[in-house]
Order: sequence, then C-alpha cells, then structure tokens
Amino acid sequence: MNSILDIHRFLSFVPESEHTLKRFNRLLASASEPPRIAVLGKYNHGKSTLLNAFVGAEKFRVADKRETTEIAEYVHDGVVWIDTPGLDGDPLETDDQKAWRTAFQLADFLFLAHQVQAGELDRYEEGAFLRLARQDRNYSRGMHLLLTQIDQREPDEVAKVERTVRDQLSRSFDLKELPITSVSADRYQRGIRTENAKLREMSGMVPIFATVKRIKSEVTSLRKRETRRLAGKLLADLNDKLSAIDSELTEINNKRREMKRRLLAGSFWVYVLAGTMLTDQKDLIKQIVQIESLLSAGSSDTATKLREYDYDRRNLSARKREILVLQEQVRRVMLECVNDS
Ligand SMILES: Nc1nc2c(ncn2[C@@H]2O[C@H](COP(=O)(O)OP(=O)(O)OP(=O)(O)O)[C@@H](O)[C@H]2O)c(=O)[nH]1
Ligand SMILES: [Mg+2]
Repeated sequence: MNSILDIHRFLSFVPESEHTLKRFNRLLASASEPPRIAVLGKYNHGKSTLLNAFVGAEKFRVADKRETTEIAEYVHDGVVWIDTPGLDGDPLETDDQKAWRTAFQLADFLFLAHQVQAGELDRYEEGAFLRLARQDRNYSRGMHLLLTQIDQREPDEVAKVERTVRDQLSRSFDLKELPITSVSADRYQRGIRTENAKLREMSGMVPIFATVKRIKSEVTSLRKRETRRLAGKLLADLNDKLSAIDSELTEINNKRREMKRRLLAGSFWVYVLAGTMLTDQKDLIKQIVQIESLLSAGSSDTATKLREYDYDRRNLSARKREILVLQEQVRRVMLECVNDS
C-alpha cells in the first residue's frame, strides 16, 4: 500500500482543502482495491433495487418508504457496490451527509438514480448533481444518470421525461455531457427469474452492465489520473499559501527598513538638539540626563518593535519551510502511486 498524507499537518496550512486531502488519501489507500461503485439519489427512487439487480441477489433492503439510512456495501464480481441513504428525505440531514461522504470520498463511480414517475429533476436534484459535477472538472466522466422504474410508465412518456431531463442538463455546462439511460431494475430481475431474454432486453439494464465492465477495466488508470489531478490541486493550494507568506515577509521587511531609517533620522535630530542645548552650558547634568532618556526611550520602543518583526519573520520562514516539505511529500506520494501497480 502507498503511504498516505498526514491530513492534520496539511489542514493547519490549507484547511479549505479538506475534501481534496481526504479524497487523495482514499485514492492512495485503495489504489489496488476493486472499483467502488455507488448509487445516489432521492429516497424511494429505486437505488437499492438497482443494486440488487447489479449483484444478482437481494443484498440491499428495499421498501416502499424511506428505507436505507446507513451506507451499505457488498462485494460482487470484482466490484464494491455501495448503497447510500436517500437524499433530501431526512429532516436532520444526517442521511444526506452519509450519502455525500460516499459520493465525494469513497466512490470511484456514481450511478445517479431518478425515478421516471417524478418527471423532471427537481431543484434539489439539479443542485446535487451540479455540486458533484463541479467538485472536479473531470468528475462528470465518473457519473451516469439512470431514469429508474420505467415499467411504471408508457414508453412514450418515458421518452418525454428523458427529453425533458436532457434539456435540463444541457442548460448547465458541467452537466450537459452526463450520460442518461432509462432502466427498470424490476423488469430486469423478472427477466432473470423467468429466463425471459425479451424482458431483460426491455429493462434497459444490458448496456449498463457494459458500462460496469468498462469501469472495472479503467479503474486503475482513472484513479491514477485523479490522483495526479488532486496532487496538482494540492500543490497549487500550497503555492497560494507560499505566495501569501512571501507578501507578508515583504511587508515586514519594508516596515523594518522604514523603522531603521526613522531611527537613524530621529537620532540625528536628537544629537542636533543635544548640540544646541549643550552649547547653552546651563544645567549641564540635567540636560544630559534628559537627552539620554530621550534616546533610550526611542530606541527601546524601536528595539521592541524590531524584535517583534524578527519574531514574525522567523515564524513565517518556518511556516514556509514546512509548506515546502509538505509539497515535497505530495510529489513523492503521487509518484509512488503513479509508478505503482
Ligand atoms: N415497479 C417498479 N418498482 C420499483 C423499481 N425499483 C424500485 N421499485 C420500488 O420502489 C420502492 C423503493 O425502492 P428502493 O429500491 O427501496 O428505493 P431507494 O431509492 O433505495 O429508497 P431509500 O432506501 O429509501 O432511499 C420499492 O417499493 C421498490 O419495490 C422498478 O424498477 N419498478
Ligand atoms: Mg435504499
């Protein structure tokens, strides 16, 4: 297994890259594991039924109500199949969080389920699909939309819904290439049970099995490509932090220079003043004490400020060195993964 990144160390520099880091580690840890294919969508849209059709057995619980509330996995024929809780069905949204975690971190490929009886995609689904597509510019290549339960509607109605959904997706740059297939997992399973090839054919599931076969053969290269992409993203995020530190350092150096310049100029005027006072020859001792205190007050303030600047400079330089080490780690881990297997 490849080494993985120490996420906590990274988070103190790039807290906004948490998703990227977790996904990156997941990819590294699972580089030689079978592909993980998840089904995602609103509750009751037929996700678990689809999965049962994929694995050829009743391994996932199906019901006519909000049923799946935990992530469930089952390994079949070289694929880890993942069922997710229905989106938008839990008022507390904990179901959604589990489903999103699967989608963003665990899965290599997502089948999105939308039941044909619902007609067009609702705002929640459109938003959710968009969020997925946008998490990574190339991610839509890892998703496929299935319009489910087509046995519940006449073929012309199914075709109409498919057109409407296609129109909806084509309005968005990120989703316009998302593949859509209309299926009935129920019909497929009946086709298998009754050994009825026509039913299996009419289920629309046959090309989807071909897609699964393709995912299996491509998963290693897909993972490598994604690892490289995420590494690039992490390196860029860390580079942004380095630039921010450099700007801070420049600012501190400028302030420091300005302070030194003023200190020199200030001392000059104090000496000029001292010269005038001393020429008066009155209360000589008192005046010398005054001049000394003037000089030392000014210089002690300045010295404190300069010490603060030096402290900040040391801190920033140490952070910079640490970021460079982290960048090196990302490069090394990525190379390990890409050269591996
Ligand atoms: N007629 C028909 N019914 C289906 C089909 N797929 C699912 N159903 C039914 O739709 C209901 C919901 O199916 P599930 O597979 O449990 O749906 P789900 O999306 O997993 O639901 P949650 O687990 O609650 O998110 C069940 O009553 C299924 O029998 C299908 O292709 N045709
Ligand atoms: Mg379910």
